Amino acid sequence: MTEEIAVVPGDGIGREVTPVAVDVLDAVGDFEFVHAEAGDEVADEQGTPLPAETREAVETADATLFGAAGETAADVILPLRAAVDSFVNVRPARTYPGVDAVQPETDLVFLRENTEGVYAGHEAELADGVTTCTRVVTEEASRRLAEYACEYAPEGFTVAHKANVMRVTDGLFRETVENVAAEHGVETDAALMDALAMHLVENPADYDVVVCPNLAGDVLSDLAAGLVGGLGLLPSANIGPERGVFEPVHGTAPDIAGDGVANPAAAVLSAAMLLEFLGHDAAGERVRSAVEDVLEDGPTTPDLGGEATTRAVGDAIREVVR
Ligand code: GGG
Repeated sequence: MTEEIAVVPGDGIGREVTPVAVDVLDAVGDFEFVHAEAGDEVADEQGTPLPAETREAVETADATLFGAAGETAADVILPLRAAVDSFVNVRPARTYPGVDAVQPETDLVFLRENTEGVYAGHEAELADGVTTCTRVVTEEASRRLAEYACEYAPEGFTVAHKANVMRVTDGLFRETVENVAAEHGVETDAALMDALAMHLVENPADYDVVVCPNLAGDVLSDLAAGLVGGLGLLPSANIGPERGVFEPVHGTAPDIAGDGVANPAAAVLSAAMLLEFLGHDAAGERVRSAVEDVLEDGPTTPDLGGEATTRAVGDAIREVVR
């Protein structure tokens, strides 16, 4: 049966890199693409950044390819993840032959809690000049993430936390993740997230899989992007029990949006993760390997020192994948 993929390019460079990822998917499989809108532009046109038909498309498709959202990120990305009941955001950050990296030994995967922390949306203005944000950490969400981490990394993982300061919330996060790992006989080491940031910069090869609260995962994965050659290289997978939303880690990049020179690698690598999620492991591997070949031999976009356009890099990837 033909699988259905919802395609939500969003805003900025999301509109440039997502079509490239769609073309690559089209070259390796038989998919029905359902195009839907979300983000700043559609908010201006329709009064909502996430029209009901977009949410429905994501809820019913086998998987979703998402680009990026700008000002409306909180009203787009978080509901899209919720639409597939995504409890973990998988963010691999690794180096590639031919790409200059600050730390060439980097090969990390961040497993980011995807529903709560300070991204739970409980912000308030108490009085003029006084605002609050309620940080939510539940045993249930921490347990769900930990169960996934044990399956993903049975050889062990690092638990990032700040439980020496946020004793109650990160105390619960750390304790729950460690307890679940112990139940599964999986080894863990705990790391204070601030010190971890420094150690990742200095010695990324000391780490492999890092399980993080929501905001820490967002920040640490961008830090890792800086180690491997930039945000143009980091894909991600928002995994739910039955469905997933696959998106590059980068945002809308307003500084280059519209120029046609955004690096499509992160979006295409997100498509490779989508393929693997749907069980098309060989196709996923073909796509990843094609991206690796093109990163090594060119053409490359300006973020990697080249002069190629998004489309030219996409065409080269599609040539190799065929
Ligand atoms: N493609 C990801 C994107 O649009 N990122 C912008 C952003 O603000 N992301 C926040 C998040 O990943 O939670």
